[in-house]
Amino acid sequence: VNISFIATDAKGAVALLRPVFHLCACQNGAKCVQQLDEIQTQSDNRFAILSCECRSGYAGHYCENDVDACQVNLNPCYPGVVCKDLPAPANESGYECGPCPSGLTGKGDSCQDIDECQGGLKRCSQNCYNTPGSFICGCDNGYSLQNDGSTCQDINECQPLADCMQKCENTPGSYQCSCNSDFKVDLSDPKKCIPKFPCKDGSHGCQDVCFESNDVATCACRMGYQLKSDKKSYVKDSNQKYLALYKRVLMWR
Ligand SMILES: [Ca+2]
Ligand SMILES: [Ca+2]
Repeated sequence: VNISFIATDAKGAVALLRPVFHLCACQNGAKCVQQLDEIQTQSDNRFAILSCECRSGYAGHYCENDVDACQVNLNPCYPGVVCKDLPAPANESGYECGPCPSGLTGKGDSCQDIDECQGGLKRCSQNCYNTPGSFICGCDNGYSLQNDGSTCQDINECQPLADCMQKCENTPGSYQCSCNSDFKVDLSDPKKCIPKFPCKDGSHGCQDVCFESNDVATCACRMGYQLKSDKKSYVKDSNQKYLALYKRVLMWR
């Protein structure tokens, strides 16, 4: 397209006018700006598309795009936190970060671990270990962590049978071995029992221990076993569970 205005007067003088058309293609209320170097008055192209001066929050050659502040800032929120671009006129700084992931605190652009083990909240019945984004509970020796993940319960070491030779008493966090009336605790090994009065003359055929009570030699066996009808040899007690329940009152004679 070539538009020219030619004026001629009566004496034959001619004047030529070739106007330049400035085209404004800006969008979203942008202002068209005239840049002199773009106006090609000397060239044959008489159509110039004007530059755009975008309103706040818009970008693009013709201001056709709403600025995505999340993209411009390369997702400025904490990893895993949703970034929400704010509509124009919010510009490059117009974004909002969602809440921090659970276990973390902050404004969403930066999140810090919450130390659940600090402060007044006692989340673990015994020991608390802080971890990034969470925490875990632990128990002292002799306790086991329950399914709720926070409560510690005493382990009943006497059930099933502990390594006590005779009696076993469960205690909070531990257990204690003790002995039947004709026995005393072996000082070299508190789990063992030795007769207060060992049999003087040989073992009297006892398979395990021989002790004297009222000057009578008697055989005994350790917890979890019972004497057979010969009162000398022993057999594994078939009713251990029952015995454990009733503090293992063993029949010795
Ligand atoms: Ca934590
Ligand atoms: Ca215990």
